[in-house]
Amino acid sequence: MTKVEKVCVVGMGYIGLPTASTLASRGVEVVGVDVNPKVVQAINSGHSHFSEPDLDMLLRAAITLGKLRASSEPESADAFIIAVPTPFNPDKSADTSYVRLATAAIAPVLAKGNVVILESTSPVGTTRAMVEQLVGLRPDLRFPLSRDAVNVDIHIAHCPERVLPGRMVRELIENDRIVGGMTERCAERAEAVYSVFLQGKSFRTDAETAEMVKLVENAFRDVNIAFANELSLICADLGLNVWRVIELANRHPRVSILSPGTGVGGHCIAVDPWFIVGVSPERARLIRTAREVNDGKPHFVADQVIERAERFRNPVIACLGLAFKPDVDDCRESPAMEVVELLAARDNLETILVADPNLAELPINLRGEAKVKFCDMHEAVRRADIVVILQAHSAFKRLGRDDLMRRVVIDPTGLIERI
Ligand code: SAJ
Repeated sequence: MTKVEKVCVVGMGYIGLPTASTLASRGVEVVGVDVNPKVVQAINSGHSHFSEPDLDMLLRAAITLGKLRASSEPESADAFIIAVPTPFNPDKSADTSYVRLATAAIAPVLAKGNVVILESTSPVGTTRAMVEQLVGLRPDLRFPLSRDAVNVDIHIAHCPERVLPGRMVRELIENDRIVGGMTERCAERAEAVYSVFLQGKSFRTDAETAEMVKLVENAFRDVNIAFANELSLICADLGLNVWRVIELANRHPRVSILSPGTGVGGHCIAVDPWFIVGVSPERARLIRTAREVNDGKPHFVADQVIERAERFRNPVIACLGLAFKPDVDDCRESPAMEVVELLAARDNLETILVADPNLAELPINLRGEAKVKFCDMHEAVRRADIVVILQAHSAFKRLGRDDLMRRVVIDPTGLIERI
């Protein structure tokens, strides 16, 4: 295998930073590139700009070893890893503009023998489009335009990340990896980069298959969560406890239903299935419906609160948990935030108290809402007429049933079932 001495990681976000830190902690010289100067500065002073267990420790070790430094410009290296966001446009089509910008940024420093890996979750065909873009930008180099291309100067592959926020540092090393090369040799070259730290197995395939595999993984989870969320609506209509129904159904050896909740958030599962719907709108009926079911859940929860609030004059609503899933501080695409926004939009709801033990203050998009106040969970519950548990953070288990007594409790997460 070709030796990997220096890697340039473009995008110091949720995936790029842990990957860069892990490579550097194994002795590889790593340059982490980000367009945001504050991010560059934070990393160089040994601080992660988001919270993830064990990441700060890993980052500090990498900086102390002198193996990782952040910069605003890519520089020459043996390998390049692109880990930039691929959000969707308002019409749900994929926005791959950050991938194109990152590709354009590395093009001038590419040299014969390099390997370029796209890690960002991408619609099928994005890696090929990246190769075509590079052909235009660097006519002096030979790129892998077909599966059997030989005499290639720059090897290109798609190796999607699949780590779970909250367990990234461990999963990065332990999870199996799909390595999709534009050619077989490209896959081999990309594999050599991950072999620096990978303890899981790696599986080689072509770039398009790797792109689809990643989308399928997240669509699979979305469809399964949608099943649970749909059951929660049906059970509510029937007056049944969905948690008990699921618990008992799961006693069947071939049934394993996931948990209903406030909805599906985050920047992955709520986004990626649309990339499949986008290329196959007629066929992807289940995948689209799952997205719609999950997107509808925050509205159902908000409607439950609004209905119960009608019995009170000036009701105080305590919303517990704002992040997109339990025990993280990430509020991107959070269904809990959406519920708070829907409640804040109601004229008759004047006091909404929000508590999230993983946050120090309200996220920026809620700060303009005068009626929404951030406070401690105990104070929120004490003052509330209605308590709505929007995210099942472990800290809320400390509340206990006594705290919640004499209050209307709406719990889409099933947390009090588990208290
Ligand atoms: N959720 C439920 N019920 C469940 C499980 C999750 O409502 O039973 C909700 C969560 O509260 C959250 C959302 O779904 O709002 C997504 O959470 P998650 O923990 O399922 O997944 P993510 O978005 O944190 O990470 C996913 C993972 N993908 C899969 O498990 C197939 C991760 O491995 C990927 O690397 C990540 O997406 C990604 O970056 O694509």
